Amino acid sequence: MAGKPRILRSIEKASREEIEKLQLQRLRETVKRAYEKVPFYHRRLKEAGITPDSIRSLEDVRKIPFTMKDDLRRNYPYDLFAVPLSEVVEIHASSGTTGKPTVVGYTWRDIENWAEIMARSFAAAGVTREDIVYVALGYHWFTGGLGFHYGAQKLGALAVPAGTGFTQRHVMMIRDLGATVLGAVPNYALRLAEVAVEMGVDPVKDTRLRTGIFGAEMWSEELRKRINKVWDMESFDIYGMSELYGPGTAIECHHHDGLHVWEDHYLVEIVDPKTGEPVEAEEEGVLVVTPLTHDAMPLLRYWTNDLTFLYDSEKCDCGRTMRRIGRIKGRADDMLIINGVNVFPSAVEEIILGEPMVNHHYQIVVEREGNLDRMYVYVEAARKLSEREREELAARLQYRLHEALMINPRVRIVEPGELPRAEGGKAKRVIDKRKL
Ligand code: DLL
Repeated sequence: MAGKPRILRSIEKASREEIEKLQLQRLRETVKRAYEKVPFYHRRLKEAGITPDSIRSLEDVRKIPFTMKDDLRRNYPYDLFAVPLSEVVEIHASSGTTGKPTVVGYTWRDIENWAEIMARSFAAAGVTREDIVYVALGYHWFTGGLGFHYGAQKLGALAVPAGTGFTQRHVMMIRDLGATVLGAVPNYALRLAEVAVEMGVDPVKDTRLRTGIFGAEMWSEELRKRINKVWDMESFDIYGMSELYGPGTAIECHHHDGLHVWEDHYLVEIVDPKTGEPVEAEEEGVLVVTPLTHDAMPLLRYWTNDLTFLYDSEKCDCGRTMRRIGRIKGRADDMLIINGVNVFPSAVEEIILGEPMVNHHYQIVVEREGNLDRMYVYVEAARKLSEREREELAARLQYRLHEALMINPRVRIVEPGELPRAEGGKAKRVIDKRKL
């Protein structure tokens, strides 16, 4: 059983001055290394009229051009590395549905940094060396599995390298091993519970899972409520991306009010998605991150494309002073424009899952019909329903979606088990046929 949440390192509650002093020192080192060791950055910075000496304050970071995902693709696979390949001990790559994948590299120092931020993240969620951490995240190419694995081990907990797929087997092992902590993508936490029930395993009575650490995809508060209820667990939102090592850039503390960024390792900015200019605290924009301790592959002002905001206050009741970001609303390109109305899938999820008669499997399909966009929302009923119940439920959801989001989707209620399951991977929630 997970213990009390705790602060693993004193830096987590350092004064602002102390944190910023360290950030500036590390930012200068990072810019210098990128300039000297990575030809791409040497060119980029020179073109922008910047030398490492141009960085005298944290605000000076704004002089540096953004690094975009495309820059990684163009330098595929190794051209952004700042060290010889002989010093690289691990790589990961994005699955990359189109074009080339993006490759990220790690030296042993990187692996140690990554394990450190993940160990802190686990401690923030109350995980201790007594815990058995069941890592139901992909271990091949994807950063989720190994990131959780290194962090749990660094903390001294027992890490189970379970991976994804084989859902029934996971249920059995979670029960038999007495796993206490689950690491997964949020949709899989519910899928595991669903399969447990099908197998006659009671998620609460027959297992010891009481803490969940979930991320890698957008998940609404409604989804969290469902997870917490079905497993009788406390779940924590963790953020990260391959380009930033993987999971562990930021995590919620037990107050569940925003995610603390490990600011001694990451300098974060929130910028306007259109202009790239900084926005005010509490205002939504794109998260831009400069890793401060990356060794193999320094990145400057990485444009994550994820939408969130920075909290105004640095103080949190947990005692940490590391600044918080809001939960990720989605990627900027997740926004759907339906006949001129902007809508985020996260807002649709929040409404659908507020309805107890549906389970958590849903899919949004957008098509073009003549001159109009048409949005279909397929939702699985939680149990077998009569024709009439289905129609009433669809009408109710349609009304709520229209009222809250000003969109006019067609809601179709389908039988339990009809929609595809991700079995451990990120759920594919949206199919936009206009883009196919
Ligand atoms: O998803 C790393 C990760 C693994 C994070 C396990 C957390 C847990 P990528 O595959 O490179 O890396 O995908 C990164 O996933 O840019 C976000 O759009 C999304 N994402 C990650 N964490 C969250 C989260 C991993 N907590 C992309 N909430 C990011 C919402 C998230 N979206």
